Amino acid sequence: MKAKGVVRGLGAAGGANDGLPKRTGARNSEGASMKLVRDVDATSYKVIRSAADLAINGAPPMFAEPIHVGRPNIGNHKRFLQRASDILDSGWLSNNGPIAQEFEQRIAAFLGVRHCVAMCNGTIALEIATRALELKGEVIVPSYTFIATAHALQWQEITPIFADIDPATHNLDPAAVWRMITPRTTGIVGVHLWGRASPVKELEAIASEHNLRLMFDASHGFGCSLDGKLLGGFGECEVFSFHATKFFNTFEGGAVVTNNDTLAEKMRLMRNFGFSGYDNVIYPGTNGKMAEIAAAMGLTNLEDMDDFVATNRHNYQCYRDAIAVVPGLSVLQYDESERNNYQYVVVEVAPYFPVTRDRIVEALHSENVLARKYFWPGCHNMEPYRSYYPHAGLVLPNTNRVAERVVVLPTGSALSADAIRGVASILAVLGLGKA
Ligand code: T4K
Repeated sequence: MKAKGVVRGLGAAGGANDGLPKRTGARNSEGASMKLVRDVDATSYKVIRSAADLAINGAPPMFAEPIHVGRPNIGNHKRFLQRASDILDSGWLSNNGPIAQEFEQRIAAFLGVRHCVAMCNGTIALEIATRALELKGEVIVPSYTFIATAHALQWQEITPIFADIDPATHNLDPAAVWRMITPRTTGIVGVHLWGRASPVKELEAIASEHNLRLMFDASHGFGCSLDGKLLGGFGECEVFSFHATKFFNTFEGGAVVTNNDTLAEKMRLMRNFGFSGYDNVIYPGTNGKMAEIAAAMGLTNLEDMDDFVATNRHNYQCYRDAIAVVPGLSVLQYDESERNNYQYVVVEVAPYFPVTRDRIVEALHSENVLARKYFWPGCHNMEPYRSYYPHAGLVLPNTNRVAERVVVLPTGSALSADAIRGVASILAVLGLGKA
């Protein structure tokens, strides 16, 4: 990909040694490239010396084509295509086929849980899990999450009650959860935001004291651990999204994992319309089945997951180092004593940064850097919740503050260290306050 404009990014462009292992593009033992997208050309960035060099002020963009948050991690093409061909030959495409069953077994073994119930996406997986747990009335969730966490409840006429987050972790604040409990509360859905674990022990204590059911939306947390144990085995069940943009994808897909045999069996029936045998329906079910082709993608990606982590970690470290010199911006830390997937590069903008978060995003988009404002403005500021609870924000001060300050930056195998330094150079000039 050729970038327009003058060449070179800020400082160390042109392949300077960044002290990190050089990526030559993720390749596996069969030598096939794992990349779907072309490299962002590492040598072709404009130099940004002042605000006048920014695209938002009329200069050409740094990148000729958009760079994205959520570019898919894709494993070995050859092995995936072989699996796809086998599926076509077999004539078995869905309905708990052999590839989906193998996928479930591999995921359960990897996570160290008894059951993986694979689904067509994370939202349906959340809906089935909450239904199987017989949640009703009110369920406490963070507002600072993707809208699907709340919608999965609302879709079943369960009222999501938004509790505030801890600004240091971006996850539920246990004290706030405790304050939102009413006689109608039946459960808590914690979210491991950005793959960083929720306060599991504290939420377990609250759930047990108030006789509530506890589950987790682990959509961001595949391959991440808490106290050395992979996310997936906490609460009564945990839900993963395997959407294309997630660290680990099956095109579209998701799963509920659990150590509870009865719950797993119930969810297996619910994802297949509630059928128990040919002519007998025993639950209100839906169609939540994972297709064979999705499971084939999952098996392939599972084999290449270590490469995805290495790429993400490298990118994360490049961003962290490059942004460390920009006052007023901080890159969200991952606990290096745990396993992380580093899928999200989350930058927080301090109130004293000279330009607003929205102006930063505007400037980045002009450079073809499609940064995102996840998860602004918070679920409580989206419909139908905004109309239902117009004053919810009063008890969500941290949610409001964090949602106004976060920018999520592109990552993935298409980005070189120089491209990342190029993005950082845009931020650095914005930090000079003349944009
Ligand atoms: N709970 C949580 C906490 C979640 O974050 C999510 C999903 C769910 C539950 C529900 O799980 P699913 O039902 O989705 O399995 C994206 C994803 O659609 C969504 O899955 C994800 N969270 C959320 C955080 O992000 P958008 O609308 O913000 O992303 P979108 O479609 O604009 O894609 C992001 C970027 O990725 C784009 O710039 C383009 C790029 N992209 C996207 C796709 C699909 C690609 O390069 N290739 C692709 O194939 O929601």
